[in-house]
Amino acid sequence: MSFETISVIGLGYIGLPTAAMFASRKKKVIGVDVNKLAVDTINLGQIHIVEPDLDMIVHAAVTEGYLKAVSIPEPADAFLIAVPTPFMPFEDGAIPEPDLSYIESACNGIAQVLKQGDLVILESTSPVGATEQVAQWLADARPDLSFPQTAGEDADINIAHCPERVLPGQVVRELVENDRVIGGMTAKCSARAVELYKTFVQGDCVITNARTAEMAKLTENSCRDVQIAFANELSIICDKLDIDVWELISLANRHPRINILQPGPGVGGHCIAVDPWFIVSKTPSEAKLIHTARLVNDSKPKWVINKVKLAIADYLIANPEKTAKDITIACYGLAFKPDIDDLRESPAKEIVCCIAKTHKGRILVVEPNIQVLPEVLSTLELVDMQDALEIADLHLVLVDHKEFKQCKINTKLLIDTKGIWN
Ligand code: SAJ
Repeated sequence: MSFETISVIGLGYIGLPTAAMFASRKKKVIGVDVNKLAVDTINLGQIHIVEPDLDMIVHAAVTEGYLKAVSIPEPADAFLIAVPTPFMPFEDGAIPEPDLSYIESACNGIAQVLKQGDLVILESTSPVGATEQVAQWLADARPDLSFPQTAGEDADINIAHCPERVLPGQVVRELVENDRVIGGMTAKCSARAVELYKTFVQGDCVITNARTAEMAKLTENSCRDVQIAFANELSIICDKLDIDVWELISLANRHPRINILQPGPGVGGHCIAVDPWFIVSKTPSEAKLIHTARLVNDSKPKWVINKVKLAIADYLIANPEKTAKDITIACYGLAFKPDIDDLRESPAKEIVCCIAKTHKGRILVVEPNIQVLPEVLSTLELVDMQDALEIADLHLVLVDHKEFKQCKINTKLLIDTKGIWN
């Protein structure tokens, strides 16, 4: 059976571009979101998130009548769940557990309109076993329909996990070009999911089972986290041994089988700093390396803050006539990675917030991708790079934005967490 109407539950960074891609292939798409502002904005043909090229695609899809947004699910032939999977509240130092309540409420909404022959796909990054849990929630809500966990290939409803894998900032291109991992609960579930994604995916759709698909997504982001932790640990070791870590990594990377990633102020964003915990919380005794990598990366902002304190102390020893109030610090970058405006879960922002709490002198912030400072930093000064370079006594590089890389500075008081001015 082909898919005439496709519903996407959750119109955020993944759901909205996915909905728009289906609509751009002239499928009737119903986007569902609990955020009324998002629904209203999309129905005006506009977007509530920042992602290159997405505004154009959404505008065309809405004005041509292929995409509409609603608050309550409506009947469709396929449902894609793309809602957040945050952490449950947790104590400092404890292992965070995933919170599946957004997925559960998406299932409750879908269950009301589900009919025989429908396909349900979980796209949200999820712990192993979540797809089976989705199937159970739907079965509990709809005892009149049969599901793959009991009816196998003959089930009324097909269910699969197909994790999103796109890079923020390149979502539109990667949605089309990346390979997809398709984890159906049965072979028929997988085959139907492949048929759906082939509407716009040009990459390969590789079939596996649901649990392996869940673990594949977590593995990709954990692999990157472990590799970044290795680079961050090297940067701390090199600082102690008075070795330039950037030179060291570029030398080591000349080996044909070595490819070390880059150290930085820590790991930010909603994915790499989160997903490894889904493995650790499921298998805490076994996931030792993945757990340690998380701790190494999470501790890096504190290490940077301590470097700033030491630099201030050294400056005051060298300039006994001055006090901390006389020292102006310039912080370069607030975003969680280069050349984007996204400050969510940004180690750079965390570091600047922390310095702002203790430093008595001026703090200048240079962030070319934003026009106003976030509320928590509203007492600081957002300035352009030239002013910061001229005025500040201590320069702290936190993000390797292209604007920063294009310029060279020469100062003694420099803490460069990205190695662009060292
Ligand atoms: N980072 C470093 N050093 C590096 C590379 C990155 O410190 O050498 C830092 C960045 O500055 C940033 C963080 O890591 O703070 C994460 O950035 P990222 O570019 O590695 O990844 P994300 O979080 O933007 O997107 C990741 C991607 N996953 C992988 O590359 C394996 C993306 O494909 C996923 O779809 C996305 O997570 C997701 O949604 O899970």
